[in-house]
Amino acid sequence: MSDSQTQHWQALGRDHLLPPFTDYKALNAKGTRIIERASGVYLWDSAGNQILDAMAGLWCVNVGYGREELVEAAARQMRELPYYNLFFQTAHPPALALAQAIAEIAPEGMNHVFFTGSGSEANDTVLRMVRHYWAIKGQPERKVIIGRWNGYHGSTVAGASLGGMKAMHGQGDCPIPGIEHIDQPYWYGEGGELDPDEFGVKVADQLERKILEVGADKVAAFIAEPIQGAGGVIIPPDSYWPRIRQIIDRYGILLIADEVICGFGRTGHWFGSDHFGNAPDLMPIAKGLTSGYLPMGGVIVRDEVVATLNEGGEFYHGFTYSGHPVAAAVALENLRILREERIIERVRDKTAPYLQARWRELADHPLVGEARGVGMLGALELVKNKKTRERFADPGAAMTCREHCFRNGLVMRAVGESMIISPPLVISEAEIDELIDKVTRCLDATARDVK
Ligand code: PXG
Repeated sequence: MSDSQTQHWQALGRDHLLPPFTDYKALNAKGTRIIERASGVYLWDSAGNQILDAMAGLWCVNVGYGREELVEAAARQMRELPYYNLFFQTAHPPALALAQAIAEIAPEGMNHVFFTGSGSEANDTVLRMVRHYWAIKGQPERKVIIGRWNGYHGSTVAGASLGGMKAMHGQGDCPIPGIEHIDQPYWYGEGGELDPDEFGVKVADQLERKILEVGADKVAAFIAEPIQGAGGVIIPPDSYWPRIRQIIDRYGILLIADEVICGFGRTGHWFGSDHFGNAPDLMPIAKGLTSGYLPMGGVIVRDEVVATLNEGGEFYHGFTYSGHPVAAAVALENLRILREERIIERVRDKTAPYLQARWRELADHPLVGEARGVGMLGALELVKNKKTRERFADPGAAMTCREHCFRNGLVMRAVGESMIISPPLVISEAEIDELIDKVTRCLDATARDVK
């Protein structure tokens, strides 16, 4: 595509588009990047550059770009039944078959799905469903949901409130009432002198303290991502989840595991909860459910919760696109690809161990204070001083590094002073080598700039 074509698209952006999570003035001064097509793990921009997409879009294109089977599944379903809904005692085959397929892969005892259009809607659903559940059980005062600082659960009012992103809370009066937050299990950034497991127990114990502070009979649920994604690929110490489980059981509150990023193979298991051996009560899902080819989310719900909902009369909640037939058909085909091509097993046994071994080599780089990861997730902590974990002064190193990534044909995400990856699950060992070479080159260039 010519420069003038790129400028044409950029002008349209300036004149008409309000993109998400964007400083509009800053973007307009610079011009947006135009992505035109994609195949496998690669994107092509309007200048013809081939870019290795180490973020799988936004943590979602699990089976990679360009899967014709997904295109065909959508076209077939559009011809057959492009739209119908699940309201008013009707249903359609794609949503029913998908609900069954999800129940098959979900943790034991989680056999029902409430469909939504996105991960944010899934978390809005969770908030309403959990409060409805406790009301049916005769404990309507159990309303409070405890989340975590720097957790991410979406951008609707409920999602932003359940999440712990302070910048988001600062806009639009979030969090709404009835939501509390505790610290995140971010050992590298907040663990101080404690060893990881001591720190894991310490932050998990905040849940108990918060429950007692709020009043044990007022707490409905705890919500957390198995591994925080948008917060910077924060992997809890081994001691964290077992301790959380003990506290959940002690007070009989519900556990909501937000699987929007970890679900559908990201950790080398179907769900992040499988990786940690957790048994949640509700699991919001989205992203990898359709590999991002169409928007779809949902909440997978434990049988005991469903049994209570069955006794509660009408649940006044749902979306026009809940269980959309075309999205459901694409999700079904996506699950078939993941299953039949044994993509998650390959991640678990082969490509994730390879990625993680090569990723940890980056810890030798002078800029890298920690290289961590699980499955097809990774983070690098950029520091000025590895011993003291001192960071570079504002604006830091990560934004510089991200610019070098774009220049070197690589998409990584910068979160604070971390560089993070979440590549398509189908990435090959050769492509992982290319990724590591590019990251090394970008780190070298960043080190030259910030020194
Ligand atoms: N829960 C989690 C754990 C997420 O990561 C959502 C809910 C919301 O999903 P929707 O489909 O409503 O976006 C998410 C989304 C980033 C980034 O920059 C992360 C997400 C979305 C957009 C950007 O890391 N996660």
